[in-house]
Amino acid sequence: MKKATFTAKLLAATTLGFSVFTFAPAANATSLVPTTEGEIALKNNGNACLSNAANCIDTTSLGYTVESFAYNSNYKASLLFVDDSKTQNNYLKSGLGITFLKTDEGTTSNASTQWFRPVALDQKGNPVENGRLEVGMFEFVFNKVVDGLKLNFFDIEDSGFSGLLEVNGVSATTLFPGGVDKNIQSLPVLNSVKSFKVQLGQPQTKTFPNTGDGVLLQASVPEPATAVSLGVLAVAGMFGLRKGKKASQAN
Ligand SMILES: [Ca+2]
Ligand SMILES: [Ca+2]
Ligand SMILES: [Ca+2]
Repeated sequence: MKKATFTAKLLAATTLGFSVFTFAPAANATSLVPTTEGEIALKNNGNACLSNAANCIDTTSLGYTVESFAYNSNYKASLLFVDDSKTQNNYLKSGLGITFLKTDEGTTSNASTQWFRPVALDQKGNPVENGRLEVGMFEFVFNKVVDGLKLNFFDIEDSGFSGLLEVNGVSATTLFPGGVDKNIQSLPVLNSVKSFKVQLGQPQTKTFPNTGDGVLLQASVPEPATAVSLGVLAVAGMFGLRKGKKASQAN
């Protein structure tokens, strides 16, 4: 009986190990959005932060870098922050305030979720609308080719300018239609991605002629590393059990 129980346990462990290994990549995702709020150090800014954010986030260790581009001749390349609407944040750039409110005038994500949040800069490089015009064009470059990349766009309310522009430096324009307030629109997962370029929002749109349409971004990839380590743990546990048994038999 004891032996049968052990075999059953072993089978259960094996099944668990392989099911975790097989299904986890599809079920789990690793967000590429840093979990700490702060400014992203952008390549075009010399990998430095231009505000006084306490957290200047170097994304290199996360496996990617970000470059910001001017999307319109009336604006300079935007800054990029990580924001969670749970907290209000006050930053300064060139002595001018960037204030992220808990409830933004137009673009309020759910609390306790982190998003990439653009901050539009005018021609002088000053934050527009106290940093609350969430518009920008960004290219993310990975340090290796990634599969299963998922992009979520938050709060696209005007059509024809927010979405994907390029993948691996090649035009792959996929722009979303406008949706209701707080909508989230996603692209089908992208594979073999070394880099991707997105456009988030636009100033002075049809729906928002005095401000613009602010848009936030989330990016995630499947989590094969963790899935593998979980599988390995299960297998290691199995071997541990066997070793233990052999040892006890030897004694
Ligand atoms: Ca915040
Ligand atoms: Ca909105
Ligand atoms: Ca919007």
